[in-house]
Amino acid sequence: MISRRDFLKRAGAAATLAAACTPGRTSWAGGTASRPNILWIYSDDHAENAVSAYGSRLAEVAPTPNIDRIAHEGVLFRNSFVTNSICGPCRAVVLTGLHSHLNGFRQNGDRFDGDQQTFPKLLREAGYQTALFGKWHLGTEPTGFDAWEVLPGQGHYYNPEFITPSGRGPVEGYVTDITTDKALNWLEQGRDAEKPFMLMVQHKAPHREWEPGPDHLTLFDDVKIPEPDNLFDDYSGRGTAAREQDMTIGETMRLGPDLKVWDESEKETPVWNRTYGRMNDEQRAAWDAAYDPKNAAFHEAGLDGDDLVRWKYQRYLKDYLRCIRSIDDNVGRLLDYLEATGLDKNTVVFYSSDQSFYLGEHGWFDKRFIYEESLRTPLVARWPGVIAPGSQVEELAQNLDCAQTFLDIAGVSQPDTMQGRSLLPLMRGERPDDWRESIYYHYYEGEGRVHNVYKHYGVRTDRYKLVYFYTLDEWEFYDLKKDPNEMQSVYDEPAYASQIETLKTELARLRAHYRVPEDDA
Ligand code: SGN
Ligand code: CA
Repeated sequence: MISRRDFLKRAGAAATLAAACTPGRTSWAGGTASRPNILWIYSDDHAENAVSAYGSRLAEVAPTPNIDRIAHEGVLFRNSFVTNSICGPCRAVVLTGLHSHLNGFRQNGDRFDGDQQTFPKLLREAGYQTALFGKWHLGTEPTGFDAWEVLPGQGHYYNPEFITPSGRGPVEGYVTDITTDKALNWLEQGRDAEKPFMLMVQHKAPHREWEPGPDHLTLFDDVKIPEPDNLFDDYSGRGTAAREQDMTIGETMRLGPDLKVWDESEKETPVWNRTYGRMNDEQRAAWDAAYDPKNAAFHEAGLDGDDLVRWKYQRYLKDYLRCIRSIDDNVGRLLDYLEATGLDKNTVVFYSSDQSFYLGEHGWFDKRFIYEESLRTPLVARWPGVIAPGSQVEELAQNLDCAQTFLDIAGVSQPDTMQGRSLLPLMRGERPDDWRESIYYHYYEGEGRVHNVYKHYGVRTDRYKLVYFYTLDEWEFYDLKKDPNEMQSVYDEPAYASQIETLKTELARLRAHYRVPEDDA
């Protein structure tokens, strides 16, 4: 593998050569103003609250300077949501521009029908080079890509296996670095430089079990991570679903696999083998040197009750944010490469995550619920000369819009069947009068499945949210202006009766509009 410095040196030489041969043109760079390159950097479970450009309680303590660079030089979507907050389904929605009930991938474990129409296929037909590296998690092999190398299932943090069109095998190193190396390699050596490209760089991190890379094992050791106000939520203002979930830091989070305080008896178990057990001697030595003293202090302290929850929160957040620091470093590597090669001028760069995540809000980790922390997902984009630096968009955007946005950027026509809407006008600073005023959401993995979150669907406007847990026959309603943390459902308050009726009508309209079968569950 060649080093990044070598990349940049070679890329610089190529740029000089190309400029000398074709004055005024950068055809070697593929993209043009009308057919720009598209770089989609997509992580797994990166909470909006952990992107410092969004300005949360974590922004100061755990900044993401490179992701923020995209936002500061481009646009930040303030209200970016998903349709179904779980991994595979989000990915299928991005590819197809269709809600889960139409693309057929409703829950993790389903298999994506790779014969259906996707935006990479359409871009490829239109002359784009398409490539994908990293997490895929859709069961079947990728279709519509000139080049791809993906992690099997969830993938591994250390020495991960990759599946490629020609076989499968492990790669030494840390997954976030390797995924980026593969993307840089393809940019530098793999692609047809005469064509514009669409490149998807999809990180495993910062997914559970939150294993930081070798460079970040002691980051945040001396820092106290601010807690959310509702870390000790008792769920009294909500229904059965919030009470019966299995995703609390206090109860669900495991000391060994999740928090790296392994018990001797866990050695060689499947979860040990897929995490700590995968490290080579050097990686393990660095890991132990970092964690052994912290773990000894934990044992020494003998915590219980709320103190133990607080400790778990600190350990969880630190590891999670360490994983994100590595993503951010690698976003920086990609941005630097684009700049050094001049590709930045004709490349639209996006950063997003499949969905957001609970970082102790409501006492939780994970996602799945229509509540704000997991309904949202970070979305920032940069396109020099088109997006005004420092722009912010308040309109309701959804991952459903990605496919059409990419097609629109490339000047490729958008199939009528797709259900989103191009975000490009918003990126340009336009404010279409007829922009959507509500979004539809449906989560299908139900009770009995991992984290035990009941099935539900619902609608959110800029101010209100109506949710129906249909297997429980329970409704919830939130006024996000008065109760942004969703601590109290006001479904039974007479003062909201007419608002609730309005949202019920809107929910029915959306279900008809998106062609949701009556018995979809
Ligand atoms: C695994 C995780 C869960 C997580 C799901 C889905 N458990 O089952 O915590 O919700 O993946 O995540 S773990 O013990 O394997 O870490 S998703 O991002 O793929 O949807
Ligand atoms: Ca995810």
